Amino acid sequence: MPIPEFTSEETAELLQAHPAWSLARNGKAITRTFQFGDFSEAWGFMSRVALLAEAQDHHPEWFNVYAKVEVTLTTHDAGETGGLSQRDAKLARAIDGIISN
Ligand code: H2B
Repeated sequence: MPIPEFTSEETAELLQAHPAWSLARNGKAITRTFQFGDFSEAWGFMSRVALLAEAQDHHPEWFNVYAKVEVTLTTHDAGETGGLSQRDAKLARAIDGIISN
């Protein structure tokens, strides 16, 4: 089911609300890198994000090496070929909530 892709104004608001995230893939995604103390902490974070993602039916693309986790959010079902949507904003907010709590 197609999901409305963010306008450039909505994308700007998303970045303002989540300053630790950067635009990626020509504006079609946002990304944030998390550095933890060790693999156990990184995996704990990924486990929490996985539960959030499953509950939201919206899943991150990510890359983990030891204590580093790179998270990319994009909506495959947005626009013609994927892009940013409200789903990414919601998951970014939830992930930021894990980190600041
Ligand atoms: N995750 C992401 N990142 N983008 C999607 O478009 C998406 C998803 N679609 N998770 C969901 C699952 C969809 O395939 C199911 C059927 O709702």
